[in-house]
Amino acid sequence: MTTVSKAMHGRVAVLTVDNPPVNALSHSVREGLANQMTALAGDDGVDAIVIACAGRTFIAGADIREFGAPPKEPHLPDVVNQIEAMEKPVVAAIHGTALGGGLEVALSCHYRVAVESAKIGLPEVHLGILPGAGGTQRLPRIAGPANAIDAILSGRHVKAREALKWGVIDEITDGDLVEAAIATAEKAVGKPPRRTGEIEIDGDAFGPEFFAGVRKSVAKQTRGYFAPERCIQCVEAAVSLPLAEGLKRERELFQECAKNPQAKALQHMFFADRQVSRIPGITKETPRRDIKRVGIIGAGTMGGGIAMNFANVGIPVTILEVQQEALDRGLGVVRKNYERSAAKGKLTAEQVEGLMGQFTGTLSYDDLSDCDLIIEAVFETMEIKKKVFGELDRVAKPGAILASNTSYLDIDEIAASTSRPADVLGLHFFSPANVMRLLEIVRAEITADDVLATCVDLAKAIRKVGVVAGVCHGFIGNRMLSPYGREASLAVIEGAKPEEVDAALYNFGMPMGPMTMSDMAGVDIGYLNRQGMGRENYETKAYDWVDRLVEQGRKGLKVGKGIYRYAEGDRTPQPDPEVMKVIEEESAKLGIERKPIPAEDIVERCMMALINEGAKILGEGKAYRASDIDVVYVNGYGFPRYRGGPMHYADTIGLKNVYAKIMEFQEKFGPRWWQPAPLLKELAEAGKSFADYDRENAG
Ligand code: T1G
Repeated sequence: MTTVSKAMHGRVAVLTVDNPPVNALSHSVREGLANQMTALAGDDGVDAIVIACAGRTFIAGADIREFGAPPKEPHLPDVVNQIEAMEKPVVAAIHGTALGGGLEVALSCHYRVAVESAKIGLPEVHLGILPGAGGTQRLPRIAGPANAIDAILSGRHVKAREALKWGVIDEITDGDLVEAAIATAEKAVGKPPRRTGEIEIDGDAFGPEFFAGVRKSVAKQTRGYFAPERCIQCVEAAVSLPLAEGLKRERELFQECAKNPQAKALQHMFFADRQVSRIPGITKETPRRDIKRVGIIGAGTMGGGIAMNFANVGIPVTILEVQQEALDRGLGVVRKNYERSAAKGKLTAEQVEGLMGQFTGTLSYDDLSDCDLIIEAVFETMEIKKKVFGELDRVAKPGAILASNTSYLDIDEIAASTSRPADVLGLHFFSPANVMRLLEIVRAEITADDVLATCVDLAKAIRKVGVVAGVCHGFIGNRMLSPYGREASLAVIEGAKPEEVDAALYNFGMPMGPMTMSDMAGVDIGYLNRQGMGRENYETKAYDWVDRLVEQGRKGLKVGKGIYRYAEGDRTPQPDPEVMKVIEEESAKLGIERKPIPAEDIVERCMMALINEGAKILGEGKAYRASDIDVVYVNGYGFPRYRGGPMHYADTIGLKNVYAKIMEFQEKFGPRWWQPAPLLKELAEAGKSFADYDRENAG
């Protein structure tokens, strides 16, 4: 199929790329552009060329689906250099998003015309690679090294207006884009070609101190990532080498990144993030319910945060509390959140008022009768949840969706307590609910398809990553967190210090260690959970030392001391000899001779526990895909994205090795907590991966 067609407008040849859905630079597009350039160069009837795109966007980059396949000529860098070398003027007509290789094609053109809504960007770093077709050499030349390195390291989309200021876009048209590009092309006829690659850079102004400053400014958010440093080295080459040598250096560094396991992991996450909204049995034809107004029960931290997500996208919210003082406090916190954004320049004062105007506070359930979706975020006991759902059943209009924000409780049981069980599901937000992108959409046995489909779409609408989970204790994320935390706590009672456990997992790439995370969330939460479980139902060796701390009032950061102590107004965890005393006493009570535990062993035990639980969840059908579990853990728990999530990480180890390690732990620590997931055993014995499982089961 021809993905690059040509039409003549006078003496201007307009090439149109048509390769849905995003005009990616698949082989046919590269070949089409190269062949057209060769033909047009020698065509006396053609004075100038326009490159435009059909559909919703200009070229959005190389075809990620072709990554990993043997590269086929013509390679993109060659096509880009061929375009730039043309003697006849070539103009890019940009709408939608010119990203990655798409921007590199546009940069090799001699002029660029865009519509107001267009954006440009070099997001390759999010795929573990870097712009590999001249972007790191041409963008610094046309936009300056500072703007270029900002774009390349952030991978962000740059609006047309900003790109105009950078000199990347020559003209923004509010008329017909192709007409404007043809006009630009005609004006350029007879003038010498205007080649981006020939622009000189004042290298002296961007010396070692500039790049040292760049490295320092991104160190925190690129910790553990491989590609960002190579991006910086590419721009260093751009300011110090002639174009040809700079392009060569870019190619070398691109290859280094492409071969690094992080590239595969990040590309896995790119598709995993997009797969989550594919739900078996739900199609475009599945009806959706209109969500025009949302009711929130509870104006506490979670209720207020959840409500903000809807107000932020223009969906009015009725928020209910039981007392006026609690309602006022809750709305006050919401206002403070918006005012904090305003103080950072992200919102204007009138926008704050507009957002607050989306909120209607009430003390009466009857005021929820016009809501299309009602989410309760009340205290985490089944008794209270059932009471609330009883009220919702009484007041909610027919067809209203009733959702619980519970982190653990059984949605089937909650649904069964209403007269409309098919309208009930879980919407588990993560704190802070107005910030964390993950949303677990918990499908009860009886949840209706249109209810589920509505909430999967709604997740996208409120800019969340919605992952469908089945009903089980802790759904996906918290269920996996439990054995991970158990192994971390056991390492402490066996000989590691809390700060050593945290350092091991922090250095693995977690945003913080489990001990610090526990202090931040409140050590008493786990304590209360365990009190309700009965000692025969959990590993007391792992938690008695923690529970003693809670009983001493050490509830965590919120009281200034927990597993660590905290100086007044300072969130930095400080090891506390008092805590070590408790730990050592508890070890002695258990007859454990404390021994140091190497960091890699701590990581391995925690990761095997995490992976094994994920495999149980997958095998029980509580997650549709292994990649969905990766999305939960990367977006909800900070698992390093450059490792692709726990299940992809397991694939990189090899499931045979994972299974063998778990059997070794069973031998060493006993069968109670080290039963391999049946699915893990099955895949390991079949020599398969979780990716194979997804391909064979989830489509
Ligand atoms: N290749 C292949 N498929 C792609 C694709 C790509 N580059 N981008 C998107 N898709 C598919 C996506 O999987 C989905 O498919 C559909 O298009 C709609 O995507 C040499 C080497 C363009 C902003 O990183 O950021 O160029 O699920 O749901 O929300 O330097 O897609 O429908 O089957 O995301 O409207 C650099 C990645 C590549 C851009 C549109 N480019 N794409 O967002 O739709 S590397 C990128 C996006 C490169 C060169 C290097 C977004 C979008 P399906 P979507 P959207």
